[in-house]
Amino acid sequence: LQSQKPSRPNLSNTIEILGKSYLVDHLTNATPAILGKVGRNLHNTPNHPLNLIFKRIEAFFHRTYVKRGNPIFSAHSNLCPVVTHEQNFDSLLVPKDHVSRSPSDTYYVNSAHMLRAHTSAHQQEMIRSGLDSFLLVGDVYRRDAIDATHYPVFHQVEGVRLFSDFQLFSKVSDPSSCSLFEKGRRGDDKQETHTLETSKLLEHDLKICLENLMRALFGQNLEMKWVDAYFPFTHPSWELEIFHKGEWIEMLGCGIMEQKLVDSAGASDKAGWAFGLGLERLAMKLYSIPDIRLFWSSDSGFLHQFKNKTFEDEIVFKAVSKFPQCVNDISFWIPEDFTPNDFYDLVRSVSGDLVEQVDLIDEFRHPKTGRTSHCYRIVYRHMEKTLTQDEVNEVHKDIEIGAAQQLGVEVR
Ligand code: FA5
Ligand code: MG
Repeated sequence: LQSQKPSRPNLSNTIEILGKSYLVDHLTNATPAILGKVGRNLHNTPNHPLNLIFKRIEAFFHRTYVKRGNPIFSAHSNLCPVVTHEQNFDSLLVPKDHVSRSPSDTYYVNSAHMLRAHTSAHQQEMIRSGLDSFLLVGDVYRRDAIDATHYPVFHQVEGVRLFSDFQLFSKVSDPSSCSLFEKGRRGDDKQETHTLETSKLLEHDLKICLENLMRALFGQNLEMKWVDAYFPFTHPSWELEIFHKGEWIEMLGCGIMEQKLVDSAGASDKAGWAFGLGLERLAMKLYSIPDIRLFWSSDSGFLHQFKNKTFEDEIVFKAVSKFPQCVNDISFWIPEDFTPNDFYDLVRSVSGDLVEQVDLIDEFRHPKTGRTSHCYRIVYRHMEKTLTQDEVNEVHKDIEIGAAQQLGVEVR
């Protein structure tokens, strides 16, 4: 077993996603468990909390940004989550060796396609289609840890606003003295092609917009702070954190769009800003939802609480779900090319949503054989009932067998 290469879960040489066929190749690592989530469309499901919160966000933009009685921002919610590597990475100037491209972080469909890892993947095509101001919401996929706030699928809202010089400088006393672009130097506060006034006015417009959005969602007295950040597709860049129940939580990333990206999308006479925010994080705070798995629950106890609610209603979630935990550890020798995310995916495939958390609690190298051993603690908890020890043992055994067969580990 020890020398066996990880086998791919797909036996046929194509996989079907949303009615389209994709060839399986050496990069394919999207598991059946993950592919089973594609098309669930939670964000378009009436009365689902993710739909309610997107409607709140949309309503804020519609009432705040109006031109001659019409909303400036259009909203899009049906873009296909299968995108090209080009859309997800290259169009956004993500370097070829950037960590986010690693198969241990990303779900690849094959050498051309992948499950989008962020909604920014659509920025370029949306601008190219002629849009200057838009929101888009969708499911995004990342290979990641397992705990109450991480799930391999979550939802983002992307926002983009582009300005012509006329629009950006409309409130300046002498607009003719200002220009969007210059041949200058890149610094902490601006890109080489932007004038300082362009960068500063865009920053101001962006930050006011997002601060007001957060206040519209969480109340006027919300405590917030801006933190400098880095993204390959914006400069300068920031993250917005809000203070909620005693801790600071990152809600979104944003920045001034790299002009190269805007130019390549065919809008070289404009400059603009973009942001991407996590819907689950907002919804968990807004509705006091304790566990990210609940968004995927088909249990009426969860969904019932949002039934007949509109996006304007205050909702406090009544936690129905704190059934007792069962804890089991698993130890095994790992093969050369093993990453913990391989194991997390396997656990999800085998256990569905029965596992609340997995932690790597011990790692050591055998001094003689040079082999490495990992020990993981698996916390089992059902959202809707108490699990028996027998049920847990059965799933735990399946995880052991699956890990040995599919990942080539040797259980100790
Ligand atoms: C991005 O995804 C960038 N595309 C955001 C962006 C857009 C920046 C446009 C600049 C311009 P990041 O990986 O930080 O960045 O994710 C953005 C937000 O998604 C986070 O602030 C958080 O709210 C949410 N998020 C990220 N990872 C997770 C996760 N594992 N679970 C739940 N929410 C997450
Ligand atoms: Mg971030």
